[in-house]
Amino acid sequence: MHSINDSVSFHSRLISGLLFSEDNSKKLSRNYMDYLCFRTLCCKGPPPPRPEYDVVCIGLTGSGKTSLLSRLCSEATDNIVPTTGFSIKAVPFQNAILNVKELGGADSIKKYWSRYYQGSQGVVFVLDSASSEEDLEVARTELHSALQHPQLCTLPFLILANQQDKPAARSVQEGVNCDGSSVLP
Ligand SMILES: Nc1nc2c(ncn2[C@@H]2O[C@H](COP(=O)(O)OP(=O)(O)O)[C@@H](O)[C@H]2O)c(=O)[nH]1
Ligand SMILES: [Mg+2]
Repeated sequence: MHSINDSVSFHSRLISGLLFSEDNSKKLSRNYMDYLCFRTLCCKGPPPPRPEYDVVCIGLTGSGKTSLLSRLCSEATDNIVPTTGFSIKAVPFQNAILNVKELGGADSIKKYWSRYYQGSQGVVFVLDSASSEEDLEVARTELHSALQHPQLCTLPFLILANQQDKPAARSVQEGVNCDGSSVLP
């Protein structure tokens, strides 16, 4: 009877046999050489695959979510129209692509944000740091509930204190919590 060790080594031998039989390894190295020649001669080739991540972007209406995503995609930001419902944008970086789902910040949509959290791998919360104290308080409440939401609380979480060019802009600390204490876990 075979022991577990025998069985494991049997399978690994079988797998190595399949992958690295003499024929296959010749084919693999020939294909790889062809690929290297192609890249060298043409100075280009298929770009290396970039991992994709799903990110959710939230914040009150007018905080600057669409502007941020347009800027990251190198698009013009002078004719941004308010987002109705939600929109999805693929934001390319050198080593990854972020599929960012922007959820509209209107009162009628905010209450449904959590329905779109599932599957997210990261969160961006955009604050208008120059907004009225009243609006900032609403934004803080939304920020706190997002930070504590079971589907978001373990994810990488970026809080962007936007609109910093405005004279009334608050610092990040002032923006996230009026008493200056940290809201972050
Ligand atoms: N001054 C200033 N205006 C901004 C900034 N970010 C966005 N805006 C403006 O704020 C308004 C709302 O932006 P938008 O991206 O539509 O906000 P969203 O509702 O969160 O998507 C637009 O007129 C933008 O041009 C910023 O950092 N500084
Ligand atoms: Mg928008």
